[in-house]
Amino acid sequence: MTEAIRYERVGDIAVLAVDNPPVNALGRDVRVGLAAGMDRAEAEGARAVLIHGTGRTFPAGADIREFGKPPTEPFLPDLCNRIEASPLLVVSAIHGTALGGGLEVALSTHYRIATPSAKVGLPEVNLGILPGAGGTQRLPRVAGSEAALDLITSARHVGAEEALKLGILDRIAEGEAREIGLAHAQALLDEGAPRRPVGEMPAPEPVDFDARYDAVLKKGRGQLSPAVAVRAVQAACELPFEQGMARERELFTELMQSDQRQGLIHAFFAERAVGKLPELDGVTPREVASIGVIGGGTMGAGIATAALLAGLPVTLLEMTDKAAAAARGRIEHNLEGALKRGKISKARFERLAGQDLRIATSYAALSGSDLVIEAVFEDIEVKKQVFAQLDASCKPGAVLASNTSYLDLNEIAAATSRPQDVIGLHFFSPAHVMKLLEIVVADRTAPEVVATGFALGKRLGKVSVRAGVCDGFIGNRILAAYRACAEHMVLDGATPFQIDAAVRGFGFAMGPYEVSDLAGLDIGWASRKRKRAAGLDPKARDVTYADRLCEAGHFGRKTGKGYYIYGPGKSGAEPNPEVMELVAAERAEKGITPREFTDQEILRRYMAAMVNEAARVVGEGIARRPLDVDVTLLHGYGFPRYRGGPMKWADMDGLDGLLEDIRGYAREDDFFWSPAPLLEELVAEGRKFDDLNTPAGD
Ligand code: TC6
Repeated sequence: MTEAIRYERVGDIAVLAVDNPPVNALGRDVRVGLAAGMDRAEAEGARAVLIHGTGRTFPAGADIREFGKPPTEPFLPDLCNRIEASPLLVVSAIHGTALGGGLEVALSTHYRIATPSAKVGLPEVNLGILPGAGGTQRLPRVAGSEAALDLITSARHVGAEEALKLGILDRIAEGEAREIGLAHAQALLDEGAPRRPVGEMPAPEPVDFDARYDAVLKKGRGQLSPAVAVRAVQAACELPFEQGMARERELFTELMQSDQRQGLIHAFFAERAVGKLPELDGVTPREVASIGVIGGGTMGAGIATAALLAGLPVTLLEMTDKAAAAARGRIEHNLEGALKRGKISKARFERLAGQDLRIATSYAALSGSDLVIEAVFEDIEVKKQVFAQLDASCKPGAVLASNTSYLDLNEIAAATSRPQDVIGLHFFSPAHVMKLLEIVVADRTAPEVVATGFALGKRLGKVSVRAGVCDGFIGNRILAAYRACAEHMVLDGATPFQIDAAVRGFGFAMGPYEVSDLAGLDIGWASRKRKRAAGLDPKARDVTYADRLCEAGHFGRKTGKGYYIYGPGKSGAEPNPEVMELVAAERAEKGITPREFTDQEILRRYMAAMVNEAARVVGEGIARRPLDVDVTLLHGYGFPRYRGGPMKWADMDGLDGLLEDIRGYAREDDFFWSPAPLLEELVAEGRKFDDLNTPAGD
């Protein structure tokens, strides 16, 4: 036995309680302890064994921290087989989340009971692997191939009721896991129930696995694990149990060695590390029980919706009665979406759109709000006026937040008499859907205000990343660099359509030009005008063909035309031919002879520009760690999760090769392609971005 397993005898039943906080992960000590517990129960002459978890959950999976390290015995699949083969009656009692290896252990017991709030699932594909301890062989035997394919390839967690219907659970009962498990085991003994090893059940019915494999691969935009898992379930249908287990092992090992596994596990830990900042240690956030929002456009309405859905009453400020009515309409529309998707009940909808939402046209209405987020027009003078008004109207201690996406937060804070209370909360549109929240910390922002931002982000279900002040903070600053790189390639011979396709081929949901069409070309136009007005460096390449598109009134999807043409009768977007005419005119004007670009070169340059700027962002302290950049790009910019983020990708691809390429590109344009000092430093020292991550990455 190990300390991770508590052994107890209750009459004929040996109880093995897993005690490995926080989530009872099946690390080595747990595996050793469970095997020893089974041995002891059998040696002592117990008639049944009950396995359950202490604290908050049944084991929530294998210990992810062990992945990538040399595996240690006993291996989980062997332990599961050993549990299943026991001559005793083995029962599991589930509460909390029985996920991955946890559910695989439960499936290797002979009977399963759970509390009503328990959830089960096999989410391994989200970590780039597949259920490798018999899950792909046992789940289809109890739930059928269709349900197993659905659960395994979607990684979704299933509530107890559904799990009961699927045959994964035998019973649901109210109470503590230990108590309901003991009662169930005793009842089974009393009725003389037989052992019921899932591995001995008949093979499940096959489905069209080739079609399923292709569909899953396409849906995952190149993510391998769900597709490979389809093949493992296929083996459950086509091979005897033991051979199926061997096939599962083979496929599992293949995925375990993949870069995608590294990328996905990096993403898992990075998401949990973003909120862990030494400056927040022991700092108590301020109480936030109500929110004020200024501006009821798409962004303000989205923020208000997110707050309402999180149970925070909102006071939204608009300039006129007409704008106030439009804002209410937008928020109600968003809430209706939540109602339609079953996220809220009709009664809750009525309350959120009714008593929890107040729309006002006077700053005085914000005097009681604990935190106010401004989402007005992106203009520094307008923002300064808003903050001066907030300073005059808000109660002492209220957090004053700006949703600016690139303006100088220090200047905004200076418009108030309380810069310590000012913070940036940069949401991404639509704010009630997108997970990312950049928490922008100005020079004088108080630590407890930063902590309040993180606490609010958590309450809203966001992934919050700390950012320092600069033009564009973390995400938009890096975006500006790779977007500029794309424009340079267009001038030099590529097309926007080729670039979009190449970028999608890498796994992004959309290419940069498709994103621009979606966001509205007027946004980029305004930003270019602002940067030109501030004065471009004479060495910077200025690309202007997109201005011509905007001048012609083409702003992307919202006007039906941008880089692509949209509209009824068109099955998908098709390239707008005017674009290449405008590009050709600009090339001619600048004396550029276009050349061929391969998709490979496009991607290489695109990624090099992204990583180089990201290295500057980390080097300057705008992002605290490379993992903060990774999480920002993953959740706000459609970076393929299975590649871990740009910094993780660069580490795996090799920083030295990347730097060499950047130096090569610098021979054409040494202004844009000047290597980031941090990148040069890391290459010189033979280190990686991951070496700078805290807590240490995987
Ligand atoms: C598998 O089982 C493969 C089997 C085949 C083998 C052959 N291991 O998310 P939280 C840590 S693959 C190690 O903040 P929540 C987490 O890092 C696995 N550590 O809590 C955090 O640590 P920190 C299949 C783990 O309540 C702390 O626990 N299972 C693991 O919001 C709390 O986590 C999964 O994929 C782990 N397995 O959510 C489940 N899990 O405090 C992955 C968590 O030092 N886990 N930690 O930062 C989850 O989805 C969620 O953690 C949760 C709890 C739903 C269990």
